[in-house]
Amino acid sequence: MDPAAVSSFQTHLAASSRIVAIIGAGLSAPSGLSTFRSTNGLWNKHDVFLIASPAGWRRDPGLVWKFYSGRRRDALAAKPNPAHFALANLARHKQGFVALSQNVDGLLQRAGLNAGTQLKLLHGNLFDLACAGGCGYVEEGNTDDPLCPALSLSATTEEKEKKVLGADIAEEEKPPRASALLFAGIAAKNKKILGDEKFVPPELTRRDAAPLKELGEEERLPDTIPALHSGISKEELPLCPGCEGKNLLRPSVVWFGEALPEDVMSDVDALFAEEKIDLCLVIGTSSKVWPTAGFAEQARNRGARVAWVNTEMEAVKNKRRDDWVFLGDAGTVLPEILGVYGTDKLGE
Ligand code: BJW
Repeated sequence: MDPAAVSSFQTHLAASSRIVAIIGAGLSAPSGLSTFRSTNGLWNKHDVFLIASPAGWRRDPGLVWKFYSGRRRDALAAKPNPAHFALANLARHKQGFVALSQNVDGLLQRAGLNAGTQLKLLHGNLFDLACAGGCGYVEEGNTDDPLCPALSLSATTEEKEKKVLGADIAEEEKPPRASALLFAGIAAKNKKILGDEKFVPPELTRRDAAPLKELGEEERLPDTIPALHSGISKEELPLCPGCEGKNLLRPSVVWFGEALPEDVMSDVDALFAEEKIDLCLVIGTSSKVWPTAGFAEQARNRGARVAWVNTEMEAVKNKRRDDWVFLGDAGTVLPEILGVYGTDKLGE
């Protein structure tokens, strides 16, 4: 890393009180958890849109639960890495720090960040369960493994999962991801937030853009693909105690096309509406998923300078001359650039 860049960053950090960190899967990569879009990421191994989506849930909730059982197991076995701890220390030293995290793995909380005040969970939490029928029941912090016998490790070996999750299905046979109308509506909203010049429309694939309404339910997730069946019946899955078992419980995470949690979004809106922001850290995210992809720009609009921490330059979007770009593994780079603020020693 360029020592001059680290030094100018640290001078700005010392003078900053309002600090926003925008966080993605790369933060947990040094803990051994897969990212979504990198080589060997979750997106490559499984077609997650077939599984972790409202359409996937409607078709085969057992398959969705198998995928999330594996993710829960991996997250429980993983440990927070030095970058998680550095952020927790930063939050202790800087009262005005807030992390906006897309991660659902619980590692920032385990490193000591307080979910609610210091940490806003944009995409939910693997260990919270919610009624899939919308009765409002939520169970927080459930770390049971397996959640039920059908989801035990022996029932979901890696080889079986690979086959079941449909990793080998040809691109043209895969169902569309979301309605073109939804994409267009959301894109228009993001364009309004960012302005014409800064908004770069995401590249949509054929499946992103395929209109759902032209296809019947069966065609969306075809029965002709035998590999897409979990073989788990609804009766074998966790039932919602809130509505006396009328509905299933689902992982309380946010799938494409679903709204982010209302309370979290109103905190985020307040943050970008009222506060002056001194510094924005964008850590380990491809910045491809909205609305989070627009947050760095919203922080700039409140006066923030932006620092990027990522292994890939491709993830740095709309770079300005006075941005800092620190390329490398977050587990090494973040503790180094945060310096004393990333340790538990300052002021003691
Ligand atoms: C390292 C590293 C190391 C690796 N060190 N770095 C505008 C246009 C078109 C479509 C849309 C639009 N706006 C919104 C949409 C629709 C959609 C969207 O964004 N689609 C895009 C694909 C185009 N967004 C939504 O649908 C969102 N909802 C919404 O907008 O609702 C509106 C609405 C309002 C009212 C009613 C109804 C609706 C919801 C998005 C939900 C995303 N969900 C997921 C799954 C969560 C559950 C789960 O975990 O299973 O969230 S998808 C997945 O992507 C997951 C992640 O949190 C998210 C972001 O991924 P992330 O973290 O950036 O990971 P990667 O893998 O992409 O990147 C890792 C990065 O780390 C890389 O850059 C690496 O280089 C780096 N790295 N190792 C440092 N060691």
